[in-house]
Parts: sequence; structure tokens; C-alpha cells
Amino acid sequence: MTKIEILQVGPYPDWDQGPLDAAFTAHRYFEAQDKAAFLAQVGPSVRAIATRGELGANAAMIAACPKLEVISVYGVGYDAVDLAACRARGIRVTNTPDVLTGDVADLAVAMMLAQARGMIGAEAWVRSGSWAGQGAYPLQNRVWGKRAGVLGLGRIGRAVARRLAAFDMQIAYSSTAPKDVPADWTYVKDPVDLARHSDFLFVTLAASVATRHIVDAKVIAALGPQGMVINVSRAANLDETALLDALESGALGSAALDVFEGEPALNPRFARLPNVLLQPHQGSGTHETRRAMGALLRDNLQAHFAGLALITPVL
Ligand code: 8YV
Repeated sequence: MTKIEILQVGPYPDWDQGPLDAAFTAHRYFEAQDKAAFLAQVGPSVRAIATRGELGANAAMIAACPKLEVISVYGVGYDAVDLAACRARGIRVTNTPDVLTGDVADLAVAMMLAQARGMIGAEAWVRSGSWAGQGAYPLQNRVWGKRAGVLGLGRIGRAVARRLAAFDMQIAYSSTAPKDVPADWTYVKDPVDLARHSDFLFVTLAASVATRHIVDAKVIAALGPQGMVINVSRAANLDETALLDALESGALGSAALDVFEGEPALNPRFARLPNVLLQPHQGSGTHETRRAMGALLRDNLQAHFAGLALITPVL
């Protein structure tokens, strides 16, 4: 039987690539030198796109595939998929929610702890012999009992807040409307007010045009010289230039970031800052979660081509 042809936007681990290749003819966009020529060549026979959260599928890619029926995203975020183009042509879109929630929340909390307690510098202190040579590591900052603000109380924001509650932190959150939450979590609609009432501000919003730069210079100023921002969502939710300015001047205490504009290339200003913790977009990056994401990506494709309901539909 002829296999259905798909466009594969980015690489997957071997354990996903095998089953994907067994089920479909996957045209590897990421390996093509001349992307436009490759799209012109394979696009006409492509019926599905398999992509990754940060890569998505843009208008040109979608337009190059006139028989496209479905886009399956390996990731919860689908902000890089041109949804308007999909809606206009009735193209279905799926993502991988839920399976990655716990890991992204774990990393967000780990980043807060590592940065507040200076663990990266402390490890280097021990490893380099400075502990023995120069003495005790400088004192760091307490986490437990402090004020946490969670900007965006979706699946991941809620999982972060639940973890923070176990650190006896005071939880406030911002979302479009109050949610059904434990009685001691405070709803603060305005992000500037939320930042003003936070020592640690977690950015856990699904990115969209509406949330672009929601963490702007005003929010950053409200968080202040003792505050820390932790971003595990998308770089676009945060005004990176305003963030860098504030980190350099000391107007913001520190930041712990898993996502960057133009990643994996970073603004070189980040590397010069002592008050940032930088992570390589690895919120969902555990063996367990990536396996579950790969399986869900394929299951959505299989369901579509079997005429069954999509498991985790976006559109
Ligand atoms: C990436 C993510 O998809 O879930 C998301 O939206 O950004 C991540 O899980 C991951 O880097 C795999 O591409």
C-alpha cells in the first residue's frame, strides 16, 4: 500500500523517527539545503505536516501543500502555526498538551530554586577548588514563604502554583478571569499589579498575538531589583530588550529563562549577565515526556487518516 506523504519540519529522536517512517513517507524539510525548491518538489503530494512547538508551520509552507489536511505539533504551543491559514482551508491542527505539563512545571520550579540559591555558581565554586581556597560561598536568597506570581493559570501555570504551594509560598495569579483555585490563591488581573505583589514571577501563558510582550518594561519595573522572572512559555511573551536593559541596570534582580527570541541563537547580551540562569528550551525535555509527545503526535495523525476523532485537537 502506498504510504501517506508527510512533511517533517524538524528532527525527532530515533524512537519516534522509526515508527513515523514505518507509517508514512516523511519528507525531511530540515535536511533540505534549498527549502523553497524542496517545498515546490514535495509540497503537492503532502497530506500532513509533523512539526515541533517552536518550529510550527508558516503560511508559505502551508501554501506549498495544496492537499494538506492536518498539522500535528510535537509540543503544547502552536503559536508558530499559521492558524488563520489553516482555518481558511479547513486544515486540522493538533498538539501534545497534558503529557508535558509536569516536566515543564518541574523545570520552572527548579530554575527558581537554582537561581535564588546560586546553585550554578556554587557548583563551580566547589569544582574549581574555590571553597577550599577562598572559603564559604556568598550567601544567597530564601525561596520558601516568599510571594509567587503566576502569569497564566492554564495547565502548566496551575502545576507550577501547586508545586510552589508546597514551598509555603504565597500564590497570586493572573488570567483573563478568576479560576477555581484553592482559597488562599489570590487573583490579580493586571500583570503590573501581579508583578508588584511578587518576588518570583512565573510566565506560563500560551503565547498568541494578544500576549506578545505582556511582560513589558512596566511589569519588569514593578517586579523590581529584588524580583526574579522565570519564563518557560515563549520568548514573545516577554519584551527581551526591556528585560536585558533591566537586568543590566539592576532594575530587575534576576531572570531564569528557558526560551529566547531567535533561539537557539541568543542575544549576546545574555552571556555577559551574571544575574541570569539560561536553559536550552528543555522544559519538556525528559525521556518520559518526549516519548509520550512523540506517541501522541503520531496517534493524532493516525486518528485523522483513519477517519477517527482527533485526540488532542486545536482546530
Ligand atoms: C517543544 C514546546 O515543542 O511544548 C512546547 O510548546 O515548546 C516544547 O515542548 C520541544 O522543544 C520539542 O520541539
